Amino acid sequence: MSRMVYLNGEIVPEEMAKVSVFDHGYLYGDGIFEGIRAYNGLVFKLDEHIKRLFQSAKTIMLNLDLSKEEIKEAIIKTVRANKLKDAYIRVVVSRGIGDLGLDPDKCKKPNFVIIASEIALYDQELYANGLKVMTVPTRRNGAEMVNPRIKSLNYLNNIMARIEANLMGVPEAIMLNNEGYVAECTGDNIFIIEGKNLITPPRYAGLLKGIKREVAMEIGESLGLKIKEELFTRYDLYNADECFLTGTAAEVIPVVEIDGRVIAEGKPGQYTQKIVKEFRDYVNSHGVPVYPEDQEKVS
Ligand code: PXG
Repeated sequence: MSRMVYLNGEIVPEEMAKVSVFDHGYLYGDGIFEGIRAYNGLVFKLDEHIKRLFQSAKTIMLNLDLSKEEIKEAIIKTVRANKLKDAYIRVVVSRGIGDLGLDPDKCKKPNFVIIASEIALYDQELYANGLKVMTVPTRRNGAEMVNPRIKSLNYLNNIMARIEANLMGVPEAIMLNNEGYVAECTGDNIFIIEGKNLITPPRYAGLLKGIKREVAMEIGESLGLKIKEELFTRYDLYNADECFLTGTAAEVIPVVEIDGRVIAEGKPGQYTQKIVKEFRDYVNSHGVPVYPEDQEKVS
């Protein structure tokens, strides 16, 4: 069965879900997106993702034409149309069709797309044993440039870093900001643990304020860790007791080696293991039900 895609108010087979080559999303990367997960029939943190979509839209002055409630309904409808319980949901809003110049005022109507698909997960072995990652030469663009808090369709900064990670044979790259402080990864936020402190870079370091980042902080606090949003360097990475990443695709994943330096014992740390486990329990009991029978799972 072909996937069913939401395109400007209609659900159509993926073969028919097409946008013009004159769309400024295609010509200039002018647009925004969200990556959302559904677990076990529950769409995780849907309101938070929609809020972030509106914040991205407001910042780039893109008129979404739909209310938060309408977007929520469209997302649920798209997951149902694909009969999915576990899904990766991609919401994409591009500036729409314009002429060949930059001017977004020439684009009269945004293109609104929702894709709900099965998820490609990291290998389970990596959750048990942890990732080896590297810092890369490409710097994360600063908050005073195109702010990384905008989840924009222009991901070239992160793609350059991902190319460097591929060249080094690692699955994810740690990006520093222009001052050399750790910012985030290409599609994940980063945390270190020092003693009883759970530390992640502050948003002014230049990063996407990840929704799983917030969840990890909440779980960390419930485990008795002190949460700190602080700048730190590669030195702090190498000498951390524990390290992990959070993101839509990765969820919570341990890191055991950075730039050839083994982190602590080279195994996922005890707090990290607890956070990985608690995160899994959390996602299976929180969210917006896609189907009526999933309502009872919500705690
Ligand atoms: N930082 C960046 C730059 C991201 O793109 C995150 C952090 C984590 O945010 P959430 O809200 O998911 O906790 C993201 C989002 C992929 C992929 O294929 C990952 C993201 C976006 C697009 C693709 O790995 N992660």
